[in-house]
Amino acid sequence: MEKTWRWFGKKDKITLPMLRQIGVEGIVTALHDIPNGEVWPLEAIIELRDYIKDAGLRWSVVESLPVSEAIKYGGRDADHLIANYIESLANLGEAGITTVCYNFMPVIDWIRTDLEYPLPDGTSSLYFDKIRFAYFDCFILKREGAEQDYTEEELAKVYALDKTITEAEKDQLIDTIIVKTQGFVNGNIHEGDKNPVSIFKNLLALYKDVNKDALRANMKYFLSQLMPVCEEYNINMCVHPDDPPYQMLGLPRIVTGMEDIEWILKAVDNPYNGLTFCAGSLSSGGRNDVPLLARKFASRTRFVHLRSTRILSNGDFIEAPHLEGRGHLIELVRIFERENPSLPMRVDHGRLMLDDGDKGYNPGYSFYGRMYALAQIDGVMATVKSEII
Ligand code: DNO
Repeated sequence: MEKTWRWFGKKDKITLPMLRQIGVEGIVTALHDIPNGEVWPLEAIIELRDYIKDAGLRWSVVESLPVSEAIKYGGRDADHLIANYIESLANLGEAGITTVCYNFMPVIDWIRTDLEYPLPDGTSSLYFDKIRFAYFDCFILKREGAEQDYTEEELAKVYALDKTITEAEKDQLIDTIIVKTQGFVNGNIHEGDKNPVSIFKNLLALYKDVNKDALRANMKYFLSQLMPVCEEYNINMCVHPDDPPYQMLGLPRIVTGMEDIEWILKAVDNPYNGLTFCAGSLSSGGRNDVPLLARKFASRTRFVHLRSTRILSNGDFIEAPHLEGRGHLIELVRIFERENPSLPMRVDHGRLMLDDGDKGYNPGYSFYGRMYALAQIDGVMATVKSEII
């Protein structure tokens, strides 16, 4: 597979020459300054593509070209936003960038409750604490009917937490769930927004009448509109699985595992309608057998995220070291190397380690942590390739 790296543009503290030194071949990035829903101009795409090329690398994958909320909930301006999306794809195609990762998660892109969960060896990791999340849902958002989503035992823990949680902890939970994890990937909320909870509640309200079937219908419509431009420019659309892959906050989620992925690939049965195989997201769903999914969907996979998680007995999950946990990355490398040795792959997330801690990296996107994981995966790839030959 092609070794790629998610880079957040010229403002990223991790520079392209640094990435060259550690064996990265391709860059995964986006025009992060363009607001969601606006067309990506051809000149801006070419400028960034050439900047990357001048550093001896290539712009391999767009992650993400964000899908505006109105497309997902089927708002009045959905058609206009889809037309803009198509124009951006045509511009990317003109510039020769033909792998596009996106997600179809309503409102919230990915969810963690703790961004620096300390591990015994002195590193830290991302963490999802089910009870703290339920607390956010029931006591901070005060979402109507939220209690129905949790068991009595869980609710008892949530009420107990309410007795001890401090105001600072509550603020941190809000900042983590709504602002820090979302700010850099999702145009809905920005660092510095006043009252993120009320912005968030307004976003949730947009989906009041959108159930799973309606969301699926909107996704099918969106993808069918895109296929002609994808065919013209050979653009692979690759949907990213929901993270974590189950229903949350009363929102429908439709990219959670076997049945959902089968549905999507059949609903628009076109090779350009493909998958981002994110082992991390899929592995955090207890029902998912990750190598089984990889075998089943390898032929429609256009981009791979290598990351792993461990689900704990209380329903929490933690990001596992890349060679451990439910992701079974060694087996995935075998599957994908056989399927297509030029598939772009990036290691996803990394621990905070060494002097990563004070650099202000986006959550999950440390330098040393990801470099360490990339080196591990590089070794696995070399081993697997020698097995294949
Ligand atoms: C988080 C990422 C997601 C992913 C998007 C793709 O680290 O896995 O933000 O990039 O969902 O659209």
